[in-house]
Amino acid sequence: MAKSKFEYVRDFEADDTCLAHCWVVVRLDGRNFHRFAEKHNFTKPNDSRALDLMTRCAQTVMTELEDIVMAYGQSDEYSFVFKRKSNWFRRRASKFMTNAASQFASSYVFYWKDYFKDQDLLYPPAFDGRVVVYPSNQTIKDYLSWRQADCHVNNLYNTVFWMLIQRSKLTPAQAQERLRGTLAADKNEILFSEYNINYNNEPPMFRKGTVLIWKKMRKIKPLRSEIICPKASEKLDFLPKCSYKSIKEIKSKEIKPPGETEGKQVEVTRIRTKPVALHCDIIGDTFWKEHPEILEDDS
Ligand code: DGT
Ligand code: MG
Ligand code: MG
Ligand code: MG
Repeated sequence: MAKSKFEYVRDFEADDTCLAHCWVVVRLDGRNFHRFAEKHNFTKPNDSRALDLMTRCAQTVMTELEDIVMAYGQSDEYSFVFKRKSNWFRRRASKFMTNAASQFASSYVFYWKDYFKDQDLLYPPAFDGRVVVYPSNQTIKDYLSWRQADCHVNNLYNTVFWMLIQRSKLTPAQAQERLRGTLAADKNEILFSEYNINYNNEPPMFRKGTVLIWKKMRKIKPLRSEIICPKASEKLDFLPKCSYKSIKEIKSKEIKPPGETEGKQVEVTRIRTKPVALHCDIIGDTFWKEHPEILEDDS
């Protein structure tokens, strides 16, 4: 078919291809969630309902979109890491970002009532997004460490800040003044000596945020199952895209060949995994040693 004379307008489209072989990160962040949290009576400083809802949305994003190897979330933000060699939408940044943001935002509304049973959703929330590419395993690990360190610093501050207000009846300005110039050790000391709180015993979800990684799905009962841990060197044709540790499930299914009345039993192989939430440290080496498959070259 002949091209119309208007076709040339395509040349105005900017190229936003993410650099080949780099980790692509999409970070979403709630728009004006300071106000959103107030209006919806979020518990201070942490609202488990809100954090669980965020994680539900992130799990939906991981399941519905292609090629996300892990995610990390805290407060009103979630970061999604796409595999180095993803060719989803030919690696266009705008596609990664807008698909993640719209899937996340619609899920937030869709699942709201499952988490906030006594609190209506008063207006439509929005999430902004950005894309950053990281060229090496060290830089992607440092990116995730940065977000987890941010979670720690903010949560320690907020935990003391709200104790000073809620328990010691300080005004926000007085609490701020009391904490000016204090180090982490000082804040831990205030929590311990004044409120008998050992910060390390606070819920890990608040202190560490949430890591989502792919794990085998437990719901399905396979006829036979076998754990397979493919190495980068092993090319397994029944594992088309994923090389994370997974479960191969072989189920029996009845099919009817064309023209035949009798069905016959055949074995069907399916890989079932789902994004599972952990609240662990990802700054140290332990996590990466326990899950080497996440950053494998072919992941
Ligand atoms: P932005 O992102 O520039 O549009 O503006 P904000 O207001 O979303 O600012 P941001 O993202 O830096 O900070 C997140 C806000 O969300 C922060 O003011 C506290 C609030 N928030 C997040 N999680 C919780 C929670 O669990 N409880 C409460 N009370 N507030 C929360
Ligand atoms: Mg922001
Ligand atoms: Mg925000
Ligand atoms: Mg934020």
